Amino acid sequence: MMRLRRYLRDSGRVLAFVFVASVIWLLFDMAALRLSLNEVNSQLLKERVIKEKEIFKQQFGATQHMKRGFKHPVQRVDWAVTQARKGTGTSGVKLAQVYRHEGKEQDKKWNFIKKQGDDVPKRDDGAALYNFTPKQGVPGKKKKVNFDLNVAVVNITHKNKLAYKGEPVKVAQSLLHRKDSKANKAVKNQLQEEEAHLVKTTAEQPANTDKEKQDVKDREQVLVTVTSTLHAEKEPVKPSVSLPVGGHAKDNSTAVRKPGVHKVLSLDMTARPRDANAVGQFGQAALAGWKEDAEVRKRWDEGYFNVYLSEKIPLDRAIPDTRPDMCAQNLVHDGLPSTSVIFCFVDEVWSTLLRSVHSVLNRSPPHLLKEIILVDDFSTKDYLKKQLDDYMAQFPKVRIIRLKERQGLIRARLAGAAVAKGEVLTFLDSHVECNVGWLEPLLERIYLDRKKVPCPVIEVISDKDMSYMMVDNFQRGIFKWPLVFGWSAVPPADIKKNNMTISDPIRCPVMAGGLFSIDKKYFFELGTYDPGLDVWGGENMEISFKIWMCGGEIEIIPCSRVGHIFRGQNPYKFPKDRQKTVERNLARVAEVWLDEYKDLFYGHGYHHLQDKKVIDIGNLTEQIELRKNLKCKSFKWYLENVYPDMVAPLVKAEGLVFNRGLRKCLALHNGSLSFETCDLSKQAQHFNYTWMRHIRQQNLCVAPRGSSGFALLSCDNTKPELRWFHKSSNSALVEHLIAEFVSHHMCLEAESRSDTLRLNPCEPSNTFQKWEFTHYLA
Ligand code: LR7
Ligand code: MN
Repeated sequence: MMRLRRYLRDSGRVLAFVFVASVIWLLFDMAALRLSLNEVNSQLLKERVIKEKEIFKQQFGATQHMKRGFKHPVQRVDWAVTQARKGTGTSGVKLAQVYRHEGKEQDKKWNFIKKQGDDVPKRDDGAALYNFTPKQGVPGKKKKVNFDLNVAVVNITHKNKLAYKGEPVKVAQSLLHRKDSKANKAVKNQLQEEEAHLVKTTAEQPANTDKEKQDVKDREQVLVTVTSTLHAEKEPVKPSVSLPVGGHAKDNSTAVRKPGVHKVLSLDMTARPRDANAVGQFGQAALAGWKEDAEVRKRWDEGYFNVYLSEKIPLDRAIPDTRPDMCAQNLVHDGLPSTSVIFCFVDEVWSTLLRSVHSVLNRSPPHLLKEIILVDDFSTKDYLKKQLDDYMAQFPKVRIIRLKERQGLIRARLAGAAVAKGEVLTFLDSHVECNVGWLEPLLERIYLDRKKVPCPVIEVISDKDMSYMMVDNFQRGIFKWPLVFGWSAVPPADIKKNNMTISDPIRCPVMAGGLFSIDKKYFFELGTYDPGLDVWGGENMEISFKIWMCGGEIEIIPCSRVGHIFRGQNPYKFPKDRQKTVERNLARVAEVWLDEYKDLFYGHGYHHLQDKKVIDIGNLTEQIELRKNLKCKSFKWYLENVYPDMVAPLVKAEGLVFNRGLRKCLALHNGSLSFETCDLSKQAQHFNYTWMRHIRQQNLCVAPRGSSGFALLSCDNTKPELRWFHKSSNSALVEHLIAEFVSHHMCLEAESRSDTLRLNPCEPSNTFQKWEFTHYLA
């Protein structure tokens, strides 16, 4: 009995112990559960924050996301969201591939350059039409003016204003719910600052004259823009394209400079796009399903880019603000000059032309945008006639000029410049999208120095999916022989030496051509473009050399960015052969601007252009005189001071001409050639192997003569019979001197017995046919 009682007492203790232990266990378990619940909650919270951020980026431009370092010269601006969906990173498109197809074209050209040609293009450029007034013209030159450029200026009546044919307005709900997010506040602050600035400048100036009153009105217009953006959150968003810009066609030029400064205006009517889900919105890639392939292909040739997708993208789509961070904080002057924006076009695609115009209207401070001039270079498409007039009638600042015959982009730009009313001319291609804050940084440079010619950074709008891609920093325009435009990074040593940041202006040896601002008076002082340049090509070289050599400067302004659709082909017809047109333009440029360096141009595959029978480059007297009157510097100066990293030896090789078999050097005495023991100190033994492939001493050239002889003739670049191939691609005969003009391979050979020269059939291993110059420079 006792034992049983003790047993029960003991097991009671055990039970009590078990009970207590279970309770403790339970408590721990509950705590753990709470902890893990908290974790789940916070994880959910985190995800929500990330999602919010992503949505925000989508609404406002994912500047932060984009501004991290980039490896590729061209970067697709992928949104975090898009990335997650598509699983793609940055596009690896190489700058060289997207930027300008000319390089490739030139390469191709090497394969089919014609040596001779009998269908000589005749000049019909009507250059005489482009003489300028003594006032605007070249100093010291009095010229008659005739701006009767076969131009018809279309006056758009504002009665028939059109309702904007846009997509349905859609308020981005998520945006309205996030009034107080941090970045939202930052945007709001910026807008408030801008509003304050505009209020200030409006208040500062009592309006006296009509012109000033107009100024104030214009500034009030800006005010409307800014305030309407500010209050957009409270009311349903209005279509952002019922544009408040312009409205007044009268002169509002900022002739009186105001000394104050303000933070650059980041005005962007598309900051809150009407349809956040629209195709290509925010500069994202537009995607076509496989079913649409046929349609895409069918429409491709209309513009040599994805015309089908372009038509689906809103004409006023938002694009990411790709400026370096500090750009939005930069100060610019209050009294910047106004600009006329000039778009020349021939058969441009409707959607891209309109998107170009909208981007200017949406992202330019109205008081600085004097007008937009559309120069129709005799387009053949119907939609570019009445339909375009009607559409543009809603924008009083837009003027359309129609050329009565095809002039080409160079003379079309001149027609635009001739009627422009702004103080500055801003030329743009007709398939671009100007980015936020693009204009003021350009005008600021001209304000600081009227001889500066600023260009925006040209970003890439993909020809395939229309996405907006940013390009690498520190890129500048350069040329390679034979005057082929290209991009190259600023040498790192220069960046270091000048302490350059990514937002500093970049000295640019050659502009790309299509996008730049220039003081109007200065443009005319420089004699504009050579009006003898036809249709397309080379005018960027011409204006670049002219600007630099005649006292100006070309700069790329990283805080100004404009996207451009790079196309594989010109989507319009050339009145004459495309290649010949470009060659002829380049030859004109070389003849006027390159001095002794023009040999390098001709020597890189353009030897045939020296033959006047092959090409008629037209009259150059006026251009040469212009250069003299402007007292422009030499091309040598340009190379040394503007583009010092360019290698430009004036000859291909120089020094003694050593014959391997004879082990002696060529010498020229009293008009006859012989061989001597090599001696560098003897001038008679010094020869050049030139870009024209001449073996030359002073004015005398060694030339093949008859079937086996040679002769000393006075040099003449136009004569192909004086040329020798040496170190050319024929590897068995690299060291030989092959007579270029003789039909079957004949080589220059040293006569071992008589110490003279002969022309014999080429033999790869014959050492008497092998020659070596002391220095090879190219
Ligand atoms: O006969 C013509 N008449 C025209 O009005 C031929 C063209 N044009 C218009 C055309 O519609 C377009 O708006 O002129 C503009 C330029 O023609 P594109 O777009 O066919 O030229 P591109 O972009 O291939 O070529 C570049 O080189 C040209 C050489 O003459 C011009 O300088 C272009 O302006 C220039 N474009 C740019 O610099 C943009 C960036 C390209 C790069 C690098
Ligand atoms: Mn273009």
